[in-house]
Amino acid sequence: MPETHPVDAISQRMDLAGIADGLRAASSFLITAHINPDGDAVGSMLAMAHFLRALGKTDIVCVNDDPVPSIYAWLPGAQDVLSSDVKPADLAPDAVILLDAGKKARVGRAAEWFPPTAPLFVLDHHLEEHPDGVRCFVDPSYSATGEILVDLFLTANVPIDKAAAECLYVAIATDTGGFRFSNTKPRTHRYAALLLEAGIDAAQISSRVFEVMSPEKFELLRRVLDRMQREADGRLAYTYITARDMTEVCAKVEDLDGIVNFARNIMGVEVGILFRETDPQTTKVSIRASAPFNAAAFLAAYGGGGHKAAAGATVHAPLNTVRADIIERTIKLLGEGK
Ligand SMILES: [Mn+2]
Repeated sequence: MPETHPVDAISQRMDLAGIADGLRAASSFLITAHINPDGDAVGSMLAMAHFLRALGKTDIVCVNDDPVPSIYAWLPGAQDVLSSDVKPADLAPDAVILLDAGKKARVGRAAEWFPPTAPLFVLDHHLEEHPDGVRCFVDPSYSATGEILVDLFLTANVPIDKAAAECLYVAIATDTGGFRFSNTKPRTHRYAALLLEAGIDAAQISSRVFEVMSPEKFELLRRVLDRMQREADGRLAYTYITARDMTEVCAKVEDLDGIVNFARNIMGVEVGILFRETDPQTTKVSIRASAPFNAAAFLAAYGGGGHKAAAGATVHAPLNTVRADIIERTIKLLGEGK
């Protein structure tokens, strides 16, 4: 038995040395992350594959329900991420690694690839009291799962080469909004410095990830900005996207990333909202807010969740109905100073 370092035997939490020991003891690996993978999910999956290869492991498969978004397709190893549609016949990992999510339910159909006998490792920075793994490192003090992985490389004394550093940098930079969000801590910058020392081109990465947009996203943005409405003396801004918009401009779900921020970024706005019709009876709501408005608490009434500053919900009602209701309630709350 490899030596492990359990921190909490009941929830099977362990420190990163324990995680590293567990990974060293296995020989074949399945790596996955949540559906609709973002930069942290993609970067962390690929960085984990680099980490395992540095340990001398060769039998490594990355899988996700959804394709790698095109802005991350240039990352080293991105072309090897399998779609969960077709499971390789000979797949028999003796360890499964779930990144940037704590629950199997977050990985969709890829969970059908998990052999029941293989231990599940979870490395995540979302608050989750009861992660599904048998070997878990879950710590919301980290800005990104990628920041946890930098710690894993350091703990295991594995050098971070340029390819791994590119994946880790994308993971951390995207989850911190380019080191601008409040989850950016001194450690975040210290680790970013280590990644720069590995020889990455941070300016080029930032351009690819934050600046370049697909022509489809640009066309979507053109419509969204044209429809932006401001209410409550400019403290609320909202806009919407219909299912027809998505079809007409040939947009993908990944093209929606960050669009809600344009509402939030108008000077004086405390609550920015994007409504998106996914079908005639379903509306997705994204809110970006500043205190004291609590976006997660507000959307909890609609079955949604997230953080105080950023939250989302899927509401089973038509766009016009959902929009009217939420705008009315938001204006009322802003009037009450909440
Ligand atoms: Mn993350």
